[in-house]
Amino acid sequence: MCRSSFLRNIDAVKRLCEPSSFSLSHRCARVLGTVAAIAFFFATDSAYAQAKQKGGFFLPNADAAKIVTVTVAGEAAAGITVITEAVAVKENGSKATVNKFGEVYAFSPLFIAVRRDEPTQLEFWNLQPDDEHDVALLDADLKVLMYQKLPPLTKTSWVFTFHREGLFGFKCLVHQPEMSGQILVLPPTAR
Ligand SMILES: [Cu+2]
Repeated sequence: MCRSSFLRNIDAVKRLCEPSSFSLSHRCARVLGTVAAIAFFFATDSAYAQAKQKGGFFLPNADAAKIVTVTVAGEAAAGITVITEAVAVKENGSKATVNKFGEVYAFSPLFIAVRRDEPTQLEFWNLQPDDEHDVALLDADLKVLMYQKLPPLTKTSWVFTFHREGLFGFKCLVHQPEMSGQILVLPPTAR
């Protein structure tokens, strides 16, 4: 959950206060990294707040549909399957790893390239029998454009048509910060 990533960030801040033999530049890099991690936490927290404000799960509204159209079915020019990978979980992960990091999941692939105005089907497979995942799509300003659940042992797909080029984020808000990816929207194919 969000809370665990927050606690991890607090741990990182505490460690910075401990005596260390690291060089000043190394410590500065760690401070900057921690500040970035805390900013990330609040960005994720903001995504949660936006989802909650909108009453849970939703597809793009009229404003967001100017950036991306999402439908549950339809013709697609390209298709990509995204699986939920259990990287280190209590059932089969290293106990030391799970104790240190908590259960760790990842989207695979976590980087996707699509073309603007080209309908692309993304099919999410939640491979875990007992873990809820979800997916939030965020624009460059971290505004949540859509937020949907990915139930256990279920394939869930949508056809995305991006109308703007650039970089978009997608995240499972249950497992942050590690379960995150990016979608790069490229110009349309030259014809
Ligand atoms: Cu998840």
